Amino acid sequence: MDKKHLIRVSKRLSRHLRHAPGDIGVTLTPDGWVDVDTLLAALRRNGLPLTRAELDEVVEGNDKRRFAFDESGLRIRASQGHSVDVDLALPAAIPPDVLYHGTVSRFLDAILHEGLRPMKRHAVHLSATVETARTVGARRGVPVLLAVDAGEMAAAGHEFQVSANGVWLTAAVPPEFLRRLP
Ligand code: HQG
Repeated sequence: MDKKHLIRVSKRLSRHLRHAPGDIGVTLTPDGWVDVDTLLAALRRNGLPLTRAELDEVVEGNDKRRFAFDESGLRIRASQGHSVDVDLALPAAIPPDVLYHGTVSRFLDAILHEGLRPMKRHAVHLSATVETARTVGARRGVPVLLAVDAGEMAAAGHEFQVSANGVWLTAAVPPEFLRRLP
């Protein structure tokens, strides 16, 4: 599959596995899974015929490993980023001392005042490296980088989870745990 098509399919999967399963008539389990056969049939009905081998290629070739199969290989879900109501049932994880968040200057006043909020998603997304945070911020403009004192947050009782593809998730980050990086 050429790269352009791979990206196109990946975007469709993101849409249906994170935000709008109903658009193609599928339902996610409470923890976000859908049967691969059901998904492929629904995509086919909606103008995107895809074989299982091609789906494997998209899952494997995805730059951020956004999707994962379950152990049986019969179900698939998005590893993070949902706006629909799912509980991924990820175990609580101990974060590194510092995590990072990339944003843009137009959000900065609000963020430093009220902290990071999940906005349309289920959790605030934090990165383990400055580089990743920069890439996340750059989706919206000139990136502004924030360091999150995750160790202190955890010590204060905030819970963290890490998704299958290495994105750190937490419900919200109060402003006292945020520092702007130069
Ligand atoms: C901002 C992509 C005002 C926040 C990425 C961000 C990531 C606030 C935006 C993943 C705010 C939300 C998530 C507050 C946060 N006031 N603005 N209090 N709190 N914001 O897309 O972190 O390609 O939901 O800074 O790579 O940008 O989809 O979150 O700019 O991993 O796999 O509100 O999405 O991954 O935007 O990105 P998003 P995000 P995928």
